[in-house]
Amino acid sequence: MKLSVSGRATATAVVAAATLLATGSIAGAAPAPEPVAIAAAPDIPVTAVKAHLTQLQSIATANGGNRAHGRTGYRASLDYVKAKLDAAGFTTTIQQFTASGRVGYNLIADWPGGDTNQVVMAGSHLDSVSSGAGINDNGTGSAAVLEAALTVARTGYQPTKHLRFAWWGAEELGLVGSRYYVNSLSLANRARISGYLNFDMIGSPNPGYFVYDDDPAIEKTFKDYFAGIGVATEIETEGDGRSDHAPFKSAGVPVGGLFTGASRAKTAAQVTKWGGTAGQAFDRCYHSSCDTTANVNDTALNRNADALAHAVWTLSQ
Ligand code: DTR
Ligand code: ZN
Ligand code: ZN
Repeated sequence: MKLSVSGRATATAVVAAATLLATGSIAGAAPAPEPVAIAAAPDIPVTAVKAHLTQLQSIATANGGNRAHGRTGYRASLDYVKAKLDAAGFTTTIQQFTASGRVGYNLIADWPGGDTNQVVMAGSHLDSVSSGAGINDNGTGSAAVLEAALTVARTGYQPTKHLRFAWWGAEELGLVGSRYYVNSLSLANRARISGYLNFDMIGSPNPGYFVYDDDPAIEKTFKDYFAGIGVATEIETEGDGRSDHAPFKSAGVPVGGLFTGASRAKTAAQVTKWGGTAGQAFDRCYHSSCDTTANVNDTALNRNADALAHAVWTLSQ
């Protein structure tokens, strides 16, 4: 039954609800409303995510070994992601800024359709540090967000809310690109963002499964996904505010995200939960030259990419 703002349907529903409340019985009540079907997120193929990592590695190798802000490897990374999105039908925008005397770029991709007064955003930083290719940090987040966006297009997903994906520049210089984006939004456009999901390091080689302890609804969406596949999670504590969700949070936007750990060591208790090596960093190659395609745990990347898609699909309808 479709409820209308006025008229008989509403009146009937109110009477039925009152009957149910008063008697605890559904006898004589109108039929229950049709449940609204929620489209489940498709599986994100980890092979496709890894193919993007291979391309980002090649870009770094061809550009002095990194994809850092202000270097040719950053712009080549951005051009790679943008070409994929353009071909899939996204409306892409490059936002230019300056940091440390060099030009930087954010890439924003809007999926046409949905209510633009309710925008669900997912993003990741695309820059590496200058000492390496930045494949776990943050090729993994960038590639998973890219493949989720391409999956939206491939499946012709038309959610009720508007979807926007973002790749940030100059995160490694101190969240410069994401802060520039948030500051460039009018107050009205900030208020239209119903949630921002951040993915920074989601394939650490000795992984943990960390969920940001932030907006409760977003956090629950991620936790539900991991509970459903039988993977324990912990609250992320390695660096609150150390990634691109921070400017959104400061502006009052509900935020959440996933993380598989950086330079902190995995404890024995965590090894009991997740396997791996106790006393060793989640990512021994954090910010170093060994952060290559060899520095990724495929199981962690697969689970986090699927959790990302689950959140994007669940929160957008
Ligand atoms: N901002 C990251 C590393 C990092 C450290 N702690 C956290 C917590 C949550 C996300 C990311 C991080 C970097 O890019 O170096
Ligand atoms: Zn980093
Ligand atoms: Zn990072």
